[in-house]
Amino acid sequence: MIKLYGHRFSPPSNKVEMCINLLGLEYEFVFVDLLNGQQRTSDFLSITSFGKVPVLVDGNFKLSESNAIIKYLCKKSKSDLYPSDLEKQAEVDMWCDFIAQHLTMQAYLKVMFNKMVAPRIGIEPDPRSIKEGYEFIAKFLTLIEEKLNKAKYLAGDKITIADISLLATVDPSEMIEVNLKTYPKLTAWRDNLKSQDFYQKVHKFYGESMMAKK
Ligand SMILES: N[C@@H](CCC(=O)N[C@@H](CS)C(=O)NCC(=O)O)C(=O)O
Repeated sequence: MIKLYGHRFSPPSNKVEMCINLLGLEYEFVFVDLLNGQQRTSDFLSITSFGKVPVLVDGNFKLSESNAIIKYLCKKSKSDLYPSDLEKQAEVDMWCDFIAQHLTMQAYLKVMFNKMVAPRIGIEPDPRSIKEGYEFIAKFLTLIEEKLNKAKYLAGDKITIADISLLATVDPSEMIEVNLKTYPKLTAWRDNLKSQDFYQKVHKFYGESMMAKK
């Protein structure tokens, strides 16, 4: 059985877990206590030198980086969540890269780090970074809203890993006070996916695991 090392505080980790569920794979979830530094222990570093979650262990094969992991799992399962058609696959890659590099790194992560992580580890939040993060969130979500106005899913009429990437990235919206109601298409798309088993098996809502101190 595959093992997923993760933390439900972590959108990339949740992305992989949602994908595993959508593929219907059996897995063992191994909780990594990030807030207490388990990712820096020699035990964990022997699994991944990156010192980050998620990590997939499939037999003797170990893999880091959420996008690499979900593509590997989809290819192994021969799933259309990552289409094999050249152009379709390139379009899914485009959205996955855009979400990872821009919506996640440039936008959500800036606000999440300053509002959620910095106070917990004794770092002074940076108001300029927070402002910039919110501006990028608005800019990128407007662009995504336009896309979802034309198509049911990010890469067309079928769900792909691009949608799972987006779902996990916008998951902490309420926690960082991003009002998704101003994006009606995105809200309807999200409500539909959040009601499904593959999401509900990870958590009922983002932050549930924190309430359970996990
Ligand atoms: N690009 C990576 C990002 C992984 C990442 O940043 N994980 C964070 C949690 S969201 C982590 O493990 N942080 C622990 C640390 O850096 O000490 C991916 O998509 O898998």
